[in-house]
Amino acid sequence: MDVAVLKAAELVHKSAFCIAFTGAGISAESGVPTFRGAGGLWERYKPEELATPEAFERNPELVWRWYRWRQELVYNAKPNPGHLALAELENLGVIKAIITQNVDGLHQRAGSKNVVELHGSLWRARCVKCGLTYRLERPVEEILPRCPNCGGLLRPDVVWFGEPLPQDVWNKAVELAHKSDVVLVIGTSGVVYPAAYIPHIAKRNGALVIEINTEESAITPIADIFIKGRAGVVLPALVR
Ligand code: BV8
Ligand code: ZN
Repeated sequence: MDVAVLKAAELVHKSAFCIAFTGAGISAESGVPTFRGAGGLWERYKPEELATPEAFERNPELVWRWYRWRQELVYNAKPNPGHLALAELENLGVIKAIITQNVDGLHQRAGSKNVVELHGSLWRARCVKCGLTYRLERPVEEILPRCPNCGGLLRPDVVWFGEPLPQDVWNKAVELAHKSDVVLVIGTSGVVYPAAYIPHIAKRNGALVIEINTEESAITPIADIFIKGRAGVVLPALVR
């Protein structure tokens, strides 16, 4: 067993308040493409061009087509051993919370309870007119879904580029980062802000940063331990 993994397991199990900070990489082994890696989310468009209020304003059908495609992909995907290991570590009382940038809901489907979704969820839609938010049990069928309450247009209830994160969600994530003494940073390129501040905030408050990624990232420079590997392989090795 890799000595870094042994060291990480020891630190995680000895921690007083361990949290996980996850990105698209933890869902890669469930078959959900990452944003920036090879085989990225949408060959013809960049997420920064589609995941924006302007794109939705200009072409809501196209944006909904992209989200429906992702909903169908995630709906037919399964949590992978990486998601399941984090849920197991929460059951063991080792991990106190997951702060995720992902909108796929796979942490919750793996059984994780305390999940802070910084960027919203594929499985919620919000009315642009009356603001009502709806839970979605399956991919939307309509080309342009409408609000049952007022007939307004529904949008995916996710945070787009150029939009602020919900204040209460951000505050909760910062509070967890302040309380943590170990933060597991898993499968993120660490380039999207303000989410990427979370590991920095934890570090500045004296937490140990353990990164698990198949390649180095923008977070690696502040990692106390960097484990090069797939989340679905490394995380189960931390459960004992
Ligand atoms: C904000 C939801 C301000 C949608 C997402 C100009 C104008 C406005 C803002 C900006 C600007 N320029 C820059 C900004 C800031 C901008 C930003 O950070 N841009 C980046 C691109 C530079 N941020 C924003 O716009 C944020 N809002 O700033 O508002 C404001 C404030 C007040 C008032 C008004 C405005 C909002 C950002 C949120 C955007 N929404 N998602 C959706 O999903 O459709 S972000 C999107 O990227 C996803 O959430 C994703 O999670 C996130 C980050 O990507 P990663 O998760 O890191 O994924 P990535 O593909 O990059 O990396 C995958 C990693 O996994 C890789 O490292 C890979 O090596 C690794 N990996 C792969 N396989 C595995 C693996 N690791 C382990 N195991 C494996 N098997
Ligand atoms: Zn409405």
